[in-house]
Amino acid sequence: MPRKIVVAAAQMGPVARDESRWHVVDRLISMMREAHRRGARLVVFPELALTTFFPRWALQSEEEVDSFFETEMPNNATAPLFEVAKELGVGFHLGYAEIEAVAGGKRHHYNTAILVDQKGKIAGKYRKVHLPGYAEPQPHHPVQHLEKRYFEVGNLGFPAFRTMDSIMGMCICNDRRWPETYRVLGLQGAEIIMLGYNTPSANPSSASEPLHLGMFHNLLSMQAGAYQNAAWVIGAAKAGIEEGVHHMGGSCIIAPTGEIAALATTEGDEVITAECDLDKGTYIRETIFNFAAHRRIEHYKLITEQTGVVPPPE
Ligand code: CDT
Repeated sequence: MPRKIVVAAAQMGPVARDESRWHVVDRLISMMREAHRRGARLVVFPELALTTFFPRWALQSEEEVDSFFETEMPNNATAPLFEVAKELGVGFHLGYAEIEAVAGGKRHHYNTAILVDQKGKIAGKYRKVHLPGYAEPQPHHPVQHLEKRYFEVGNLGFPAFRTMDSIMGMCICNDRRWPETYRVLGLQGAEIIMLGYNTPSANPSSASEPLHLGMFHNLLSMQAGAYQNAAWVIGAAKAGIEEGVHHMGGSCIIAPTGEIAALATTEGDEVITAECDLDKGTYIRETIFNFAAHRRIEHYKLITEQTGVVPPPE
């Protein structure tokens, strides 16, 4: 029996610093309704979808930092999104900044994504592992990227979830550039990998990098991750000029063959959809990337034992 699901990536145009959660959630609901009209049963929203990309600033007051974070999910502002999801029978992936309060009054800050099923229930959570950028502003960088200032490294690993008649996994933005991300999900049989991203069009750490390489690397990473793990990859961008910084769009739905099944054409709020055959990657999993038959883990030790590069002795 064919296993097919129409999925959507809901790209967002800029979110202003002073835009209310209520307004943002209205935008998300409009896109969810549009995706539903086109037959989608799963919608992927971007990283930190509820606010502007605040790690571009070195914020000084704790109160202002906290104003970009959610302490519970759903909360008053996001509850309508969960209700519409349930009403329409549409699952969704949502990125947001999370404060987790733990015993003893300590609070942890994460760059988080949740997966909500078609009944409006949270089916999975992921906290970003690969945090790019710095904790302190870099004087020579025209644009700052301070995720290390605001977030702790995620503590949930890369879990896959059996939900919505599939096996699904998540990662967030910079994670998409790392082959380890996809492989850990691939080893759990992930058929759909979802992610959101906020990516400045000009590389903030390398002024000399030609602009066109940004989009090339964006698609290259997701297409390679999809093919090498025989999974669908859905990437949703926050695009356009947000608070003076241009972010690339290029939201896309990638097939397990590595081919682009749908690609956004604007830098604003835009819904793209594709029908995903969840068995499309089966022949890849059973042949060239049959992990059980061909992986040689005895030769992969360096991947988990070493982080930086150690060249052989001279
Ligand atoms: N949000 C995020 O992870 N953005 C990064 C930009 C890195 S530039 C320091 C990305 O990998 O797209």
